[in-house]
Amino acid sequence: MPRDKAAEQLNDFKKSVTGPARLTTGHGCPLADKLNSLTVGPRGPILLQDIQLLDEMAHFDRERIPERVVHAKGAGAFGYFEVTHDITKYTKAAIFSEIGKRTPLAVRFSTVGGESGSADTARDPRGFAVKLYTEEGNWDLVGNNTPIFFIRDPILFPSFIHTQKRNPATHLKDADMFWDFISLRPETTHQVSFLFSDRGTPDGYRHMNGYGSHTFKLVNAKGEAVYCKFHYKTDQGIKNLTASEADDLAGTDPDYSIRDLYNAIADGNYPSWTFYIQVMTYEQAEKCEFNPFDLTKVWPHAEYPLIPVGRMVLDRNPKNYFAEVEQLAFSPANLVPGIEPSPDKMLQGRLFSYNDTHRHRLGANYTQIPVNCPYRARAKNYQRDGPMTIDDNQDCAPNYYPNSFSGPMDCKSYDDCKFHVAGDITRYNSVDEDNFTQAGIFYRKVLNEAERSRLVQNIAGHLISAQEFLQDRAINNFSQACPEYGAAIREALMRLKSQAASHTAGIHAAPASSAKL
Ligand code: HDE
Repeated sequence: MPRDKAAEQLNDFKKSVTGPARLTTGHGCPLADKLNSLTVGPRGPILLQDIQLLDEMAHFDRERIPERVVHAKGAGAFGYFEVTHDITKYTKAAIFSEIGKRTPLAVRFSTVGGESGSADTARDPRGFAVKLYTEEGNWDLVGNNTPIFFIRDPILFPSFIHTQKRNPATHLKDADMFWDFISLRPETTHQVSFLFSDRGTPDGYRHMNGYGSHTFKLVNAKGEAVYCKFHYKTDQGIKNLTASEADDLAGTDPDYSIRDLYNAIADGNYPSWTFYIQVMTYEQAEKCEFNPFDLTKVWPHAEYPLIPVGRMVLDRNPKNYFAEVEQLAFSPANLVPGIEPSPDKMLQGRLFSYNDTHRHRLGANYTQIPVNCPYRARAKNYQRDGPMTIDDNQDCAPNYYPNSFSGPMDCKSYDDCKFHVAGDITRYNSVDEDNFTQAGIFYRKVLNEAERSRLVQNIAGHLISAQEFLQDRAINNFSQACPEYGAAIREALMRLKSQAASHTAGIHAAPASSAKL
């Protein structure tokens, strides 16, 4: 059987070196014997003097860092962004300064809910995180393969994620938890419809689009601002797995997407995406019939057309997964001059969360890890010391500001774009902000008949594991998006129930829950 590039990795390494290097301890001392511990006589005991054994064990004991609380399973790659169209009238961001300009980048694709050993083909949104190493600092666009999200207020995120993970008592995925939250928060209806459509099981990571999802702000050299959204459209074409293909692959090749990406790049079949923006002026935002900062909504392309900007190409696999992918730390707060946040509450919540999790997961000096380091800009500031300071710690430069000794200076031309906000401060209830119009359009207009039918089957196939009152509440929400949508789910559910009843009559009852999310 022919072996793919991923399977050939060890042979490729062997060919790339002239022979084995000299083996050493962690502090570089050459070693004579890597196979036998130091013992008193052939049967032991072992000596505390076996520094080599202790060094090996102590390091092994510390091999794992916390996995990402969400998006734990993923694949990474490297490449470049190339500008193909001029958008300097919208933004002064250095990355877009001229056509033909290339900026190096790192990408990590991921599933969301599963642990780092979970199956790549699970029904789940896919993370689509891009770190661009620009000369004015790293710009991270930490998006998903969907243009929207389940909720619109970050305060709900930890609870929402808990419902996608394991029941605290049984340590099992729990359809009641899932549908309870989803049906109590009807703003999830739009994204849940995406999730259970064919797009919920993309065929690997190369055949899906990426979206910045949030509304951002672009600012040009004159200080003029517009709102914008970012889109990556796959040049490989959209390809999804059917629900049963995805289920089969979860058993036969749980690392399907990692393998697919690695082999494509190793074979020189470099995947690429075309990058677009959508633009909305401040005046349009004020008149917009929906809240343009609501992450559960798309901006219709007819009104806010896609403007081409450039393309992203992935042409290098990681040389070491842990160093270059597990330690990759993305943050929506990593913005560059010319790209700023909008008032989107979800984005504002994320501006805090990511760097916070990196300090926990990787340590206070995570930006010194080569893959996170803004190496084309060089960080110059007054932060010093802390665990794992592995660079020159900004040498002999002054460590306080202001100073009279030529320490790094701020520069007013990099000021954020000024904007005005006013309003009464309170906890505004956002549960009912046009939750269904776009979900209805998605069902009726975006999907064709076959796609609608698969969506309905997929929802019914999962909803059947939840309690009846949750089924009713969920169907009520889908019905509000479109009465036929709700009715079709109800019908599919009844069919499944009667099939299950006739199947189990006389045979052992099937387990009540086979939730796969
Ligand atoms: Fe994330 N998210 N998220 N998220 N997210 C994380 O950061 C969070 C959200 C996304 O490959 C965490 O480093 C909050 C939307 C991706 O390393 C964490 C909220 C979108 C990745 C976190 C959201 C995303 C993450 C976990 C609601 C798409 C993986 C580990 C306010 C637009 C990046 C980590 C990678 C990862 C928090 C919602 C995308 C905990 C609080 C919306 C692609 O910080």
